[in-house]
Amino acid sequence: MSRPTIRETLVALVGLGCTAIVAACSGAGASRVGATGDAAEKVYVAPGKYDEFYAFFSGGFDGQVGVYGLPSGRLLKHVPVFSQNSENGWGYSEQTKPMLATSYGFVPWDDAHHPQLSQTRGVPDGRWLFINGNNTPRIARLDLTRFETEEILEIPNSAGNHSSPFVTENNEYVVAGTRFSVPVPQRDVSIENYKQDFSGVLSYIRVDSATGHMAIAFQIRLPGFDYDLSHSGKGPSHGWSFFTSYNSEEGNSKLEVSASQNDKDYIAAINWKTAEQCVAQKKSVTEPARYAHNLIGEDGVARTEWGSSVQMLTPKACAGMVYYLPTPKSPHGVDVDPTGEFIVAGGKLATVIPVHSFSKMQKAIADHAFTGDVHGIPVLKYEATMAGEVQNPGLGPLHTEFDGKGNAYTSMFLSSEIVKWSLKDFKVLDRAPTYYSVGHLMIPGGDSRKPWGKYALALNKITKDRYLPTGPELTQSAQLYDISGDRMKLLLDFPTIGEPHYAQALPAEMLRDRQLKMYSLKDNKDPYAVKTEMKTRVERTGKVVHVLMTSVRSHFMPDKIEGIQLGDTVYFHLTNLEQDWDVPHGFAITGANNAELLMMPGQTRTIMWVPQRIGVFPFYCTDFCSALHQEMQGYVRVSPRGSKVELLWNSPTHKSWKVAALQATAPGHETMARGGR
Ligand code: K7E
Ligand code: CUA
Repeated sequence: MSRPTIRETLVALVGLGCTAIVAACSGAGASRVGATGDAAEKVYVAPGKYDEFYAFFSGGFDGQVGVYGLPSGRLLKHVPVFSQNSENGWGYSEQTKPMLATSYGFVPWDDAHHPQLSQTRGVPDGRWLFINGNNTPRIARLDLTRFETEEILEIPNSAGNHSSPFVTENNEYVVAGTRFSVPVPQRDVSIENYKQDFSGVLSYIRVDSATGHMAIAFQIRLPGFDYDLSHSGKGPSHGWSFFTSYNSEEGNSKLEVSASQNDKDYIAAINWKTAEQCVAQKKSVTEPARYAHNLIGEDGVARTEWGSSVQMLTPKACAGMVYYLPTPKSPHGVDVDPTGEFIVAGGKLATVIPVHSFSKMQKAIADHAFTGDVHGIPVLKYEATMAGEVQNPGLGPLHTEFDGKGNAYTSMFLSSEIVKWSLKDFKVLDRAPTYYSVGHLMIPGGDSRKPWGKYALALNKITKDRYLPTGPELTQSAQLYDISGDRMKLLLDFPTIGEPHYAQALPAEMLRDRQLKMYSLKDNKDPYAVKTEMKTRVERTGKVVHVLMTSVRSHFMPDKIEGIQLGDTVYFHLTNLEQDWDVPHGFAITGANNAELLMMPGQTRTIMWVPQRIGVFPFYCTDFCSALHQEMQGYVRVSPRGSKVELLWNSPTHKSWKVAALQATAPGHETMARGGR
């Protein structure tokens, strides 16, 4: 009875369009919509002043991380992760290309959803940021002293790495649950055999506490549901993690209908400490699996190591590792409150927000309060684990964050609002409209043990009329709310790079003073680094030419090269000799069909160039580095194959084409590079 009613309601609401829903639901919120002088003051960061928080937004289909300042909403940096980035040569330069290696070959894009800050004792510690690649299952780790991607690990046996990375309290693990169940191992079977042949695999990836390096510790083979989202336990529930699932019907097509049959799906509660013991007791099976592990080495060069097997656990072989918590109704988000006691699910099609209790769950397990089992996995009684249900919260609950003051905030996709409710009595306290159709929401530290509960950020799926229109595609929208008082207050709309799913944030002072300002030239271990102009040179081995070049304000050394022939492959290895903050140089050459380079001070980057025609081709610096930036240019002569033109370059040590070393800077440089200070 309830199922068709919900579906009919949903269909009706979707049909109305979100504007109408908002109008119907805004109520008390409407009078508190921002853009008042008060709101403007709260997000105004005066020129020269800093934001209070760094916020990290997933790039969604952009496959990157966007770094924003809060409360201003200003974009501070765009960090390439899974997607090539021509701005700085990420994924194009020889040093970074191996980062995008996978068992499917070179994959230069992904769909990235969930950034996760590393944690110490359940609190973001500002060391690393993890983010999932959804389409080609991967997890990346960014170093937050450099705001650069340092490691990407492919997840085998997974298909759609959505419920990921969701760290445990001390970065013991990042997790990866498969959104799509598939045959494991992959094989040629009929899709009709879904129920027999498809499995959903959850992966636990160990994070080295000193280096951050990731390694797949074990995988768990579960029934063929869709494992959608996850969060790890904390405090008393540390040692557990929770994964929502939908499609417990195990449908294999038209899931819109086939996966909405059951009144309840499940949260999989995983006791990973028990899983660890089972692995130690050799209850896991070594299964072959090929996957790429890409890591930037101490020399700044990425390398790929190939994994060949995984430790696979099954619930049957490891009793007490997995329990299913029935949860209405095709749940999406699962979020654990700061005390670690409450596990909140976002049942997309549910009319309540179900809240499970960890202590009740423990008791239910001890008491064997099961309703039965699914594929041998015990299913706990719904009533036995329920802490309560939030009644009449709105429509389409997706995700919940916490303010650390006993309140929870849930995003309501269908009714386009954030609903604030109390963890004491599960009563709704406040609601604020979002524009429109909020997906994730984020409170700085809001999924940790210690939220900095001052702001909430809504990451909206639909933009409609909120900005100047830009053709069929509208900018992706975020909205900032002040949650310091009893009532939420909308402060700011700002556009983001699409499509943001989740975000994370921490106080600026945790990162601000820990930033690397330059790479040490002295310690540069790149195999093609040249640390002085005296060492610059050009070397030919058969049809391959290596140009070992330097850049410093405001010239390249060498800047004239002859003797390149059609059919050669040329590698330009650029070392930036600067040892000053904020003085990158760029490199671009005519006909480059990959990218330009951006070399940070002290860093070496390499780009491959295959000349396409005979002639003389200019190269130049692409970063306006000094008053004489436009003078920072050079030429490469390309002759026919077999030409008698000698390999020549101008440098301080070249026997025939000698030039003076020019390492000293020319007038005007300091002013430009230091911003006049
Ligand atoms: Cu957009 Cu976490 Cu991929 Cu929900 S997910 S909205
Ligand atoms: Cu170097 Cu512009």
